[in-house]
Amino acid sequence: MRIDIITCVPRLLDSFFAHSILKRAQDKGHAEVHIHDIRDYSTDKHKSVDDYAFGGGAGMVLQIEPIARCIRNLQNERTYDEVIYLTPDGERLQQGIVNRLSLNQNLILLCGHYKGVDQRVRDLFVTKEISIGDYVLSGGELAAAVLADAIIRLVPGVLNDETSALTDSFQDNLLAPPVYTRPYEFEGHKVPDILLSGHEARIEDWRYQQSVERTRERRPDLLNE
Ligand code: 6GU
Repeated sequence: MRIDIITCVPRLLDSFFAHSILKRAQDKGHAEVHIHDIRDYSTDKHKSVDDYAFGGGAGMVLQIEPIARCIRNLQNERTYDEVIYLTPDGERLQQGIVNRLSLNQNLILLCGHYKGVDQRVRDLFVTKEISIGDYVLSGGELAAAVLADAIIRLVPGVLNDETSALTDSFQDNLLAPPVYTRPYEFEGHKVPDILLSGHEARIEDWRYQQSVERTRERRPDLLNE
């Protein structure tokens, strides 16, 4: 899995991919994340990449030329399965979308900023538009990081047994059950005895019941999907 992220604020993303599971995934060769600064593709002497909106109104718009140059550069090197634009008006991200995207080889993620990108970028280059939820962020970078994280952790080999994606909340439309570790008792609050019983089948059954109960209480909408 290779993910190329195009942004005008690369430093927002650098540290995110330099740590934890995402770092290990890259070190082990399961995933490659490349971050591209739109400014590097500007031919302007001030390296500017945005301009005022035609028709007026507040806010700057990212121009098409540097973005087009960057995307075409990448597409000359390899075939991309999708060019995804992160935007609040995109399709709302859900686990099913992540699962499908994780089967791809090469993805481009394009981050908007200010008032977004020139509409022609979306018309000519973008194949999919994704929002990470119904709230507004100041740029697409955090959304791109969220999407890349969700995708990369599903690439085979990235997670070990303990962190297996198969038991994630949402993979089966159920929330995850409660978990406990030592100490057995904290200020009088004990771990449910079933978990110490050694009865694997009964423990699995208990966890399933807890998942269903939790989902019914907190996210009944998931049970009707
Ligand atoms: Cl993808 N971008 C921005 N700017 N805000 C968002 C978003 C994306 N998804 C939810 N809010």
